[in-house]
Amino acid sequence: MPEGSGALAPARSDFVAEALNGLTAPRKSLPPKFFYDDAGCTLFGAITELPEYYPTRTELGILRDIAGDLAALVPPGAALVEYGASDEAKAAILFAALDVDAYVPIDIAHQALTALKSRLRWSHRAVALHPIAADFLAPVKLPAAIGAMPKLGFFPGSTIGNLDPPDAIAFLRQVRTTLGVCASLLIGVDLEKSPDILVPAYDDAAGVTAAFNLNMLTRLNREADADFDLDLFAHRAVWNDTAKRIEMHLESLVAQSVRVAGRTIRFRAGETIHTENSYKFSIERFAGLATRAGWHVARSWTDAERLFSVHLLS
Ligand code: AVJ
Repeated sequence: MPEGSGALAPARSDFVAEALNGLTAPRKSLPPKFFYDDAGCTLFGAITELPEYYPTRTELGILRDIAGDLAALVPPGAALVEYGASDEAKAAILFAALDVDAYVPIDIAHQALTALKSRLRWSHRAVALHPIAADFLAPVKLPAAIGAMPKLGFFPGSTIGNLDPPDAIAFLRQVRTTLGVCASLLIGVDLEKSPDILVPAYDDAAGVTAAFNLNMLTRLNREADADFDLDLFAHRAVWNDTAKRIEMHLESLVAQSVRVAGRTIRFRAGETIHTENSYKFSIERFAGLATRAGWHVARSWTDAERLFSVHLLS
């Protein structure tokens, strides 16, 4: 999302404050939501097409395979509330299989939502559209028009894996409060597997994920008055077996100082900025997390190779 564009973008001062907060911490980090400016959204779209990045195509395959099961489990006339709806490809599978009367795509990328709205206006006229440009991690007020409809939450992509477990539980609890206790939630969850598969999925041979990660520094240079030299930072993706997560970092290749919004940020050679976690689960570990958030796992599905999973929570 091109932050700074439109009233809904966080004010520059919020963006700069969050950036400085992360970069002045003892262990430097930046929030993964910073990835998604226009260039970042385009790069993420390219990532989903990469041979090494299996999650998107695997989840789409599962959704197509379970569409018939879902039709028997979701009440007619439902409102589909999608968290992190950068494109409608996955929701369109649900529109085709379920009797959905309304669609509430929630995404921080204002530009992506506008494009999605114009695409959907022609392809799914029967579905009432209520896009919400917001950071879905914050509490969301649903439109009054869907108040009486059965709610199906949708949180694909294993974006739940971007959250540390306590935050994931808090988010799932918040979704239950927003949608109501009679709602269901369809959620995509990436499964733990060999680092031989996981690491290349986040460090592809073509360097697209490296460009996606480094683009965060380009965004800081543009929007936080910074002077990062991208040639002095390197993309790193590592498997943390203790935490069961892929970590993405930007490593400073030399000892250096960088100006950010008038402040001097010092880096030791080898010091990193931690930019993202992608937690990976077993079916059982995810069920435990969902249960701690007050949900019941009604159904779980995986692909034949058990790379990815989709769960219907109620
Ligand atoms: C969009 C957060 C699900 O964690 O796999 C892709 C983002 N990061 N490649 C993920 C991402 C590096 C993706 N999510």
